[in-house]
Amino acid sequence: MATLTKNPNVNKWVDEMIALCKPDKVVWIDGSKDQLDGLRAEAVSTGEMIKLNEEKLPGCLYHRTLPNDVARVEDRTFICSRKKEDAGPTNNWCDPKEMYAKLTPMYDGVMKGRTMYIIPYSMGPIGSPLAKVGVEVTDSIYVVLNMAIMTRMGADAFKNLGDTSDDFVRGLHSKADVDPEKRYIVQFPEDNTIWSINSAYGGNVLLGKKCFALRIASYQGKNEGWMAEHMLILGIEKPNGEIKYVTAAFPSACGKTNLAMLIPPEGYTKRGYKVWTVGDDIAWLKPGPDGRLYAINPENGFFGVAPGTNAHSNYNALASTRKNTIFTNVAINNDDMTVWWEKLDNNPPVNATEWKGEKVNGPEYVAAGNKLAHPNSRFTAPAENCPCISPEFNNPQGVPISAIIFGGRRAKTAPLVYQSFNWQHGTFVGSIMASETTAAATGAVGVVRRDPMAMLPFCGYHMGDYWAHWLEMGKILGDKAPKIFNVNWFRTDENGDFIWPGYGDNMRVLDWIIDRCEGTVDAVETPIGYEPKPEDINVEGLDGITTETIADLLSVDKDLWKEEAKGIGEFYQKFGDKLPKEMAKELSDLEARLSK
Ligand code: OXD
Ligand code: MN
Repeated sequence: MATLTKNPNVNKWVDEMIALCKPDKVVWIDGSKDQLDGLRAEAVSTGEMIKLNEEKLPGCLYHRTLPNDVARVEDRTFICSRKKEDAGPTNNWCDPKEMYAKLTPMYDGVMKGRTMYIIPYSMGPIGSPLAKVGVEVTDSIYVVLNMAIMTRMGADAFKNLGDTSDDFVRGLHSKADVDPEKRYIVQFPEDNTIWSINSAYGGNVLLGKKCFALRIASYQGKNEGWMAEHMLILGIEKPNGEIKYVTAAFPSACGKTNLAMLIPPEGYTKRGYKVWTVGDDIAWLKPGPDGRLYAINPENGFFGVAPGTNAHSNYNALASTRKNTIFTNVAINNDDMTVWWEKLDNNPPVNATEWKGEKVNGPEYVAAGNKLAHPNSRFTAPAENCPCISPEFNNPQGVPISAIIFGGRRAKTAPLVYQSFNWQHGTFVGSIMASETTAAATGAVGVVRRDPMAMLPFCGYHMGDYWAHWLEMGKILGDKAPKIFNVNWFRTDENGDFIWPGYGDNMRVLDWIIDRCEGTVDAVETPIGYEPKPEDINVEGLDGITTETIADLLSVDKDLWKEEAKGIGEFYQKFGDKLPKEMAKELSDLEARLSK
């Protein structure tokens, strides 16, 4: 089949990949409806995908991955920069020559008897100065159909690249034998290249997402003066119609998608407040012509965790999944070919197929302590389905960012919200992000896992250099820099129950943050940063939460924070002389303020 571009760099690389993988057939993905309909029909006919109820879930498909292949594999993910020190202490590293030599024989002939699909795609709106082009070759129709939702996929993507540029990310994926012992997710940042093999799980194989838009892009951003961050982007529309945009970074499983799509409490909606979603997972940020920081969401869809998503926790996400969505590893209700997952509602289907494919009686199966859907089961939903998708979603210039919010899951330490003293201190606040493990995961409960800027598994270079880049960006932005905040929705009481209601009520905290950005509310200085006066958090209409509760949620326990500072010091030691001296100073300043 003829190539879709005259670009010789693309064509040469594709020829090399064909020569290596030796597919029986090669298909260039032009993105046309006919082509995609054909692939859907083929995937359904081979059993790779299952068609769901056309009336209740029009255009929706179901897919199941192998039980050994249901999540990202951090221990098999590599950053292969030429020098080990450029990958840093938080990444697995291997010499690129060695890694190519190890993987090349695994790809040799791997697509014999299979079709190779060549997928051109754009991360970011086509025509955006912030967008970037990738080409993924894969032997999986599932990958093609997911990329069709998650990216701007097809021949148009080459428009941004032009006929001569070499600036595209080369992604090679083969599911091979889906052998977990031979599974590798490898980034070669200096070669603009990603090689993924022996997996078919989204996070490992939709190469535009974590591999490109975070690992490779963070490295590109450092070299080109922009930032690729693990952040949602949302707009808050005020009663006067003005919209303020914020980004927020949280470790995986802290509710990013929920915050990105929140529905404000009634008191706010009645007054005319509204939240608009620009992105739920990744932000690319670059200073605009006016010197402010602008953000685009490089993605075109949501690859969200299904369990826990329901009409209360995230009405908008659920609504996004009602058509043209791919469900992976959830349960099927065989009576009407719809889908189910834990906490969707209280009625597991009686005639169910659980995520591994076994037919079971849902209520009995759940009562026996089993899960019908895998805890990391997913929906891949088009952004355009989202009822609150921002009118600026496709704006090639992006949206101007007023505030950057960090957060984690902390039972006692971090208060509900605080503001950093300035950008440098804000960079420090991001670098000390951490979450405590919950009972939901195996292992000890309450163990602190440091996850700077929620980028621990996603930073494509040395984390010390990454913080230096943050500091550099702050200098470039100067007084136009967004204000930086930290939030914690997860403080618990003496019974271990969450104090703050979360979900839509997080709007009350966003409200304070926006007021701070506009300079319309003052704050209290504490050793860790600026905090709201308790009465400045609006508790109107909240059940059981008073201004005293807020005061409690804002309390800073100096002894706990001294412990925290010790933990940060230990963590920082990992980074050796790559730790920017500004960060070390921020830590010692914090210690000094705590001892006062
Ligand atoms: C994700 C993650 O899938 O962060 O977005 O793990
Ligand atoms: Mn994520």
